[in-house]
Amino acid sequence: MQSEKIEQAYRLAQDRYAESGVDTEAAIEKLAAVSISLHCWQGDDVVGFENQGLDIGGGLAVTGNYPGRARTPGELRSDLQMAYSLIPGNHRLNLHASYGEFPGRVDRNEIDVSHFQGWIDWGKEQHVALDFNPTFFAHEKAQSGFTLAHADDAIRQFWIEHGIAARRISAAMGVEQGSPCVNNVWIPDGYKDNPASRAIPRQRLAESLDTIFAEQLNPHHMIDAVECKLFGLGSESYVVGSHEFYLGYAISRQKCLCLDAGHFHPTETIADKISSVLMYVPELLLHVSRGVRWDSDHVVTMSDDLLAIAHELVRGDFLDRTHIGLDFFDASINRVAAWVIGTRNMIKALLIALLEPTCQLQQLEADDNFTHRLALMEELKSLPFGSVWDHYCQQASVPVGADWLKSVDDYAASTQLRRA
Ligand code: RNT
Ligand code: ZN
Repeated sequence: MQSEKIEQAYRLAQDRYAESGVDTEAAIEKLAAVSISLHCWQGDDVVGFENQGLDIGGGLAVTGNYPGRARTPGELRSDLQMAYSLIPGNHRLNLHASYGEFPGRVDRNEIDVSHFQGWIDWGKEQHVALDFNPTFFAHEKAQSGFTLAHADDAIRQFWIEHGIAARRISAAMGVEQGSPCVNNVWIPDGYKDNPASRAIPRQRLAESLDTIFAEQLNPHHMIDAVECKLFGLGSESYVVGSHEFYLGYAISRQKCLCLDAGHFHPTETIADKISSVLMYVPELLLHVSRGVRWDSDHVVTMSDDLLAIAHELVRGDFLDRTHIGLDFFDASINRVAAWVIGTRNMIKALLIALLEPTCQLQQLEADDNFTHRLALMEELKSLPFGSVWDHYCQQASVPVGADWLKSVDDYAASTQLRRA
C-alpha cells in the first residue's frame, strides 16, 4: 500500500479512537518503549555451538526439517539481523549458555564472559541488549534427566558451578550493555513415572538454588529468574521445579518468576496469574509461547490467550515490572519468518491492549455496569487497530502488512537455502 494511504487511514483511525477517549499517539509511544527478548534457539532448533552431537534432550522437542538452519554464530547473527529489520521497535536477544563461542571443549562449569564477548560486541553494534540462560540440558551429566536436584553430590555440584558461572556472565553483560541482563534458570529435572519421594528432590533443588544465588550481584547488572513447569516429555509424572515450588521460592527469595505459556495444564492460561504473582514477587519474566494440545512451543499467533496476556500487562500497569521473552521453536517453516511472525504478533497484541480505554472500562466495572462493560469490550474489537499498526510499522521503517515476506523470501534464496 502507498505510504500516503497508510497515513490517511491512520488519521481516520486516530479520530475514531479519540471518540472512544483513546490517544493513539500516547499508545504508540508506550509501545515503542517495550523491548521483546527474542530467543536465540528459534534460529537453530536449540542446537547451540558446543558441537557435542548430543540430542537436546531435557524433554525439549523440535519438529520439522525446513532447510536453512543457522549452524554458526555468524549465520545466527545474520538471521537475527534479518528478523530485527522486519520488526518495529528496539528488541533484545535471549541467549542460552550453549551458544557461546568456545575454543575447543569448554565444559559447562568452566564457561566465562570471554566465550560471549562476540555476542556482547555484536549486541553493542546492533543495539541489542542480551538476556541469558544457563543450559541444564543437552549434556552427558544431564542424561539421567536430573541436574540441580540430582542425588549425586558431584553431579549436583557440577551444575551448581554452571549456574554460578552463568550469573557472572549475565552481570558482565549487564555492565557492558547498561541494562540488566535477565538470567533465567530452567532445569528439566523430573520423573517419567511416579516417584517414591516428591519431597527430597525439591529440598535438594532449593539448596542448589540458594548456593547458586549466594553471591550478591548488582540488580542493575543482572536479574535472577526461575521458570516452573508442569510436565515434560519423559517427566510426565513429576517435575521437581513445579509452579508451587518456584512460586514459593521466588516469593521467599524475592526473585523474578518466569511464567511460560506452555507450562501449565492445557486449558490453564498464564494471563490470570500475572496480577496475582506480581503482588508477591518483584518482577515477572514471560516466555510467551503457544502450546497445541501440549507444551509444543508453536509460533505465537494472535490468539485469545496472547491478547489476554497483553491486556493484563496493560490494564494492571505491569509493563515496567515484566520482561517479555518468547519461547517457541518451529523447524517446519522458515526460521527467520517464525521469529518475525511471533514477535510482530506479541507487539501487535500489546498495541491492541494499549488502544483500549481502560479507565472507562474500569469505571463501568466500579459502577457495577456489567452490561456496558461487556458491550464496550466487544465493540472495541472492531475498531481499526490495523491502521494504527500499519502507521507504527511505517514510521519505524519496517515493512507494512505482509510486505516483510518478500524480504524473508529473498534472504532465504540468497542466504539460508545456500547453506549446504
Ligand atoms: C523448557 C523451557 C525453557 C526452554 C529454553 C530452551 O520447557 O520452556 O525455557 O524452552 O530454555
Ligand atoms: Zn520457557
